[in-house]
Amino acid sequence: MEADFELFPAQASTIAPLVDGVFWELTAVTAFFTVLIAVMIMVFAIKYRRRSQELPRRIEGSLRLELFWTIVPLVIVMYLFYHSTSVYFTMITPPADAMDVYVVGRQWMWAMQHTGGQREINTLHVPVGRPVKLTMTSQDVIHSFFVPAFRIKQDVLPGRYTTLWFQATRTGKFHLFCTEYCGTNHSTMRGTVHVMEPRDFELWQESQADGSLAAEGRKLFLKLQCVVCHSADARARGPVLEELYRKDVPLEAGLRATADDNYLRESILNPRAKIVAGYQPIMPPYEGEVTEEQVIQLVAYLKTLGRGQTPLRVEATQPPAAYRAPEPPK
Ligand code: HEC
Ligand SMILES: [Cu+2]
Repeated sequence: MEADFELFPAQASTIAPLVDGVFWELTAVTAFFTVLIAVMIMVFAIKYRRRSQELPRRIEGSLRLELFWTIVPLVIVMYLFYHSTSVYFTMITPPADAMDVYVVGRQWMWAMQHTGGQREINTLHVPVGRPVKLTMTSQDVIHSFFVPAFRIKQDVLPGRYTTLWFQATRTGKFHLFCTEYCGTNHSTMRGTVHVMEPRDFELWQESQADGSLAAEGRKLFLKLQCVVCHSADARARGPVLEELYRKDVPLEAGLRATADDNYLRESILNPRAKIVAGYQPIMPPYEGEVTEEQVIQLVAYLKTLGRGQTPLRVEATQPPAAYRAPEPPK
């Protein structure tokens, strides 16, 4: 826990060192003058304390001194203004070759869409070393998209687009937060930005692309309401199916089975053949409900279903159009 606690989040984008630069510069200037003034007050208070009844000589002012303490702060402040403004312009100007991602905020989740058709909820996969431009809008109230490790934050408003851009400089997983209080579950409106090597990102894109077996299987998993029982939350009535492939599954009456392709297929078409220990035989048989092609898609999907990737229950109950970001303005 202590190792996880850092005063500053990692610097993981090209913008992060620029923002931190401005921050430290301001802190240094402020600290310098605070200390200077405090020390001078103390030194002068002691040095010029009243020692007798005699009154000090009157000072009528000094033009040179006035100029000095006007021009020096002016130069410092103008420099700070120039520096922070130039960083600001860098932050608000996405490079022309940036990769587009569309983000829709809603109570209480982030829905991302890639141009290739890949869609994700509360996760965002991006390649390292490539500028990414987010075009964001909200379906309900004001949200705010904040990735501390990238030092980027932008309000997400209903009825209009706002944009953000970043270029990740290292691979890993980084926190994404909503930083605009948006209702009861505001604090759960967070996610992960998953920065990958370009090669891994391509593989991820292919595996998620519309039309791939696993992607079609995922659609079925939602359409056939599998997710209603196999959700990863407390209301689930069936086992979580993440990382199930090739696992050893305990069955009723002390039997065991290996979750290979056939087991998965049988579990879908004829779930009563093998009941997972600790569960009721409530899963409806899908024999006759789905074609073999669809079973293949479902199995392909379950084989790729990793930890934390179970879709949210609402994705099955909401029409997909609800997540589709409108066309960006030309
Ligand atoms: C009404 C709730 C319900 C629905 C809907 C449902 N399941 Fe199940 N499922 C269960 C339960 C309960 C079990 C565990 C008992 C058993 O093995 O039958 C289970 C077991 C499974 C297993 C075996 C899990 C393991 O750990 O070995 C797989 C695979 C599976 N379901 C896939 C699906 C798929 C795919 C769909 C949609 C086509 C689906 N289920 C729909 C309730 C459901
Ligand atoms: Cu929010």
